[in-house]
Amino acid sequence: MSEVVTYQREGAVGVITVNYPPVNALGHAVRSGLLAALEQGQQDAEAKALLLVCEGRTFIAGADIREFGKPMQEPGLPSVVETFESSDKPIIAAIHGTALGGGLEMALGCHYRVALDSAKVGLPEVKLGLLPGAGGTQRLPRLAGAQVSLDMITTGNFASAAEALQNGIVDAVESGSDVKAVGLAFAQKVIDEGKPVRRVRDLNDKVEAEKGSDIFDQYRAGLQKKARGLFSPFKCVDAVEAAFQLPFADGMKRERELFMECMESPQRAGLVHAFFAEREVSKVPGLAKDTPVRDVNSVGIIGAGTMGGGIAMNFANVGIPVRLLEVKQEALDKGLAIIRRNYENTARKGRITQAQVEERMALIQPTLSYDDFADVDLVIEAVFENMGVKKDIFGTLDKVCKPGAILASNTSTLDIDEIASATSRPQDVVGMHFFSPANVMKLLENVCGSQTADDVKATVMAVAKRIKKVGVLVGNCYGFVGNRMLHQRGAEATKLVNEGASPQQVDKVLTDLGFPMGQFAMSDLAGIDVGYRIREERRKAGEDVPASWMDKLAEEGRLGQKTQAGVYLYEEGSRKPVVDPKVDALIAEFRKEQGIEPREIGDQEILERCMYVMINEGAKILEEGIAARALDVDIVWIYGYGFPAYRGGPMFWADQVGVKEIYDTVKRFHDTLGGDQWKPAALLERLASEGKTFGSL
Ligand code: T1G
Repeated sequence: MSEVVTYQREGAVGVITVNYPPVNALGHAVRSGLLAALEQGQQDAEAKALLLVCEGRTFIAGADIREFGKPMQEPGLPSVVETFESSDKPIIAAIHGTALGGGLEMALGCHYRVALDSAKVGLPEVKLGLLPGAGGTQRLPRLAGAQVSLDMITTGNFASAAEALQNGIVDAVESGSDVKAVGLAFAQKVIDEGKPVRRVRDLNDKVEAEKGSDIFDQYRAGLQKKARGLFSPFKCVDAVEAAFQLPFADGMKRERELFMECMESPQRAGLVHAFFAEREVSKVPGLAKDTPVRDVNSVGIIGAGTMGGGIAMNFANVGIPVRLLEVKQEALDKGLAIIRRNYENTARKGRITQAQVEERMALIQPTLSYDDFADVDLVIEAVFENMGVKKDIFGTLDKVCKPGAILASNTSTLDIDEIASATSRPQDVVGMHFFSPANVMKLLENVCGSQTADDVKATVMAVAKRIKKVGVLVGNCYGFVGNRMLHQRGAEATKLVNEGASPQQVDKVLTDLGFPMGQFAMSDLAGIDVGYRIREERRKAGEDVPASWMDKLAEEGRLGQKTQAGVYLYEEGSRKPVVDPKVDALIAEFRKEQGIEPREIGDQEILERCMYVMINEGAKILEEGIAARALDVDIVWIYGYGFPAYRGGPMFWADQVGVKEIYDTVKRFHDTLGGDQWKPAALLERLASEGKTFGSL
């Protein structure tokens, strides 16, 4: 008898129960257990119908992703589903939590489906670089038609129980939380009404009706933009189209072919790595799972600018009251007006109601006085990057905030320990680095200083989860993980232009790799003045920061999108970068002044110099312990800097390119170009010599 799947008859219903925490994934034991339990049900003469139900928090949430890339063990999922479908006793699936991927495919193999009203269903395989591989692309269209199937399968978005009922995916939706009772009642109704076995594979009306539809080409066209660089979304369309062109059995064969193409694609490996890495980053090595967390039921935010306003929205969105402080009333009014405008935009798109707009605005209380921070649990400072100003603020917070309040800075580069030194409680000081726009970007880079207490670290990681961010805990250094690596890429990209490349050539190499925008388009978005001010601060601090053509842009007032001219031009109301010959002339002038003879630079050199300098820096960050694992670096870049998730993040990508190849190239650049940024990291050298990967760390 399987441990994870049991069979028991209750009255005239044979109940097949899956119990395989955490999410009843269809690992080998579950697949073989399902077949064994089904066999029992078939043999059980008293059982007039069978019920498939799950213990725990959810119905089957898919195939066991941990088995991907390993040799497949029989029985395979398609045959388990087919065996259920072929049963001559009606089988009912009772769904609670999330029926996803292979889990929904199991339910589609059953003859009837009933769901709790809180349940969700989906085929999210595309998010893992795959497509439904156990009949989902052939059975779902037979119930829900082309449009709904294409939407669900190419986006991977979940449908609510109500939507699933409306689209014919489930037959009934019941309220309550006892899914087994709901399932048993439905099964008894099937028996009492003598309802027949109803195999989805035989329901051909919908696929016949839409045979030859051009909806599939429309979808392919739409995906050109939406799924740029991705492999599996297009295979999803091919598979669903097969359901409308081929008999069921041939459609299943076509689905399997396309599924295997996706399984072998490197994108699958990258996306599966990103899936697990996103979950692993919340488990911080060296921070005990049961480390106590402090209560955070009220938050104070200093600065109602772009960052402060966005940060405030994150807390209001989850019902946590915020006090938003500014030095001047007009700055406060301006900040609140922008927050309200953002909420009303979201309401206009139907994602929240006007009542929710008012509710959230009511949770954000403006103030001009630090005294209003006396009893808040967490304060986040979000003022412009100036150490002196930040230390003044933290000195004030040290006086007004209650003992045990967490004092956080949203600084994106500055030293957390130096900020903490302005207080008498450095153990309560931490960095919480949000990314612009802070109410949208998923990453929260939590930065611990040398004295930050463990319960403060645990608390800011828990806060990240509460405000629906992906929190990554990193150490304190200039630029932490993300900006430290970005800084190296930016400097190398600027040098490549000095030497002969054009900004648009460099940006195209990065967008071809899968980034949503290139280095210089990103500088225009962030503001050319931001980088310029940081370089000037460092020059004032006596650092040798070389002259740059970017400085000339700033000095000419070309600050980027906000002035409609930076590295690129921007038409009124457009964010589309347009190449400006004036910038090419400015760069040519700069080269002349610097005595640089420009040369032809190939895309491969641009890729290697922009990406390998980041990876070398990532290796230094790992050997210094600023990031605990390579996956932490990957998640910072995927959720903070638009690194294409299908490449798994910079360190995972480095393993796919080959650590030896990268080390050899970094060494070559060190010999030819020089500079500390090209001095091979000891870790990179060691992994290359031992034939190991960053993933093996
Ligand atoms: N396989 C293995 N482990 C899984 C898993 C899965 N399918 N889903 C979740 N886990 C683990 C996860 O790593 C974590 O582990 C724990 O469960 C809780 O997850 C043929 C091929 C279900 C909505 O893509 O979307 O079926 O970190 O932290 O926020 O067509 O997990 O605790 O050790 O995410 O409540 C399709 C993936 C597979 C669904 C729950 N299915 N999972 O979210 O918890 S491909 C999916 C999710 C497939 C077939 C194909 C979410 C969730 P740990 P969690 P959560």
